[in-house]
Amino acid sequence: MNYKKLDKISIIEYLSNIKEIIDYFGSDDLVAQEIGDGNLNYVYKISSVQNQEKSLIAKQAVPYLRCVGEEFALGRQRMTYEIRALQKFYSIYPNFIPNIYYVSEEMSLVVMEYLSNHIIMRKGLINMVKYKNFSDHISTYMAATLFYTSSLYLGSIQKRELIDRFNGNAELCKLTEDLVFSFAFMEHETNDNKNVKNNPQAKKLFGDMEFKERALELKYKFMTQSDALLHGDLHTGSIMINESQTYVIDPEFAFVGPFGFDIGALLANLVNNYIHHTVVTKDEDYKAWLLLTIKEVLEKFSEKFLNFWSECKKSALLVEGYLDEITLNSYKKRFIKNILKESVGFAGCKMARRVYGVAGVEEIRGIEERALRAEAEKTALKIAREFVMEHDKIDSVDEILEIIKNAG
Ligand code: ADP
Ligand code: SR1
Ligand code: MG
Repeated sequence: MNYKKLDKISIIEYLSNIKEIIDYFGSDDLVAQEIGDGNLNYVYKISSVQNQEKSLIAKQAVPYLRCVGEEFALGRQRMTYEIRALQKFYSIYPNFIPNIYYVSEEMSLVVMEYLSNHIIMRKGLINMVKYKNFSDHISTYMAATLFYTSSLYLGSIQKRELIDRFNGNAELCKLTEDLVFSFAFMEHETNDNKNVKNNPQAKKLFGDMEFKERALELKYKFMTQSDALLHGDLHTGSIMINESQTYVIDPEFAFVGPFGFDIGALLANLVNNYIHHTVVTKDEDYKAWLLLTIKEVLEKFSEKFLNFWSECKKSALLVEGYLDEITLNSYKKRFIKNILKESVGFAGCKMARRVYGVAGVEEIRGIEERALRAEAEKTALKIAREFVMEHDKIDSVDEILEIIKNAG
């Protein structure tokens, strides 16, 4: 079928003829409800009328940016990359990816498991839920997806094939280049200009050439460094969670990019949540849990990444017997420290872009009281600046925690 934008009626007609969907629902009548809350796409919950327990999610990309409207064209091929990334990540570590029932690149459509007992993590964090398994789950997810798609594991030809399969995701990479690394740090029509106007803090950020020069270095890394297959937008709105399970959804920004970008995105979003609780709830117990979680995520990531590496004796990078054991171990230690440094730099850009750029986060932009919001923005910019300016000097996770604690 040629591409057609579906609605809640036509999606039922379309899915009723698909074998995998018939296998799941049997002869039940189906009903669709649009539940998308994201910036880009349409997400439908498809349910059985006879059995409300039976539901699937159907997500379709449209050839424009949903949150702006049809005037902002954006190729629907982004769904092709989301499908490929979901399949690739599922093949590496299925526990953290929803089951996929049906995909159509032609229709820019994916049908997947409905995560009925899970919520978007950002909401849970705002409501001060402590997810005790999260650091373990997400560190495994990041270590596995990054390691097994890198030149530390793949052969040279396989790695280049992976790049070929993902790096056509040009429009979404460009969106990140513009929104995360450029427009949010200068006067631009896409910014939250109601807040930028007559705002001395925004003026200071836009004129901060030292910060902007370092951010440009990180942008260049983002544009050129093909380390591993990234999710590309790993914020807490792309994680669905409950007490015992963690799922990563929405990898439409996937491409082969720098190791530190996903880790940095997650770090930035956990810190933004910490700032929310510093300014709004002032709950010291929850803030301590967030800091501990950040520490565990980063430390467990390093440990697991190195463990995967220790099981792999040859790859595109390393020919067996090339280095002696001592030299190899010190090389690996330096390698993982560099990932940490780079993650901190990207986290700084990701935090700063959420202050005045398009697509703010609920933790900060959602604060209704003006003075409190300004305080949260100031704290976010202070941490972001230090992350960006000092990232290459960071040697341990504790130093990152110090920067966060000292700003609030
Ligand atoms: P977008 O690409 O537009 O950001 P998302 O993939 O983030 O879309 O999905 C938007 C929303 O739809 C999510 O925030 C979540 O509430 C809901 N959603 C997406 N996938 C699932 C799923 N598998 N199970 C349950 N809800 C989902
Ligand atoms: C206009 S799209 C804005 C942002 O939403 C996505 O989640 C990405 O973070 C993107 O930069
Ligand atoms: Mg989303």
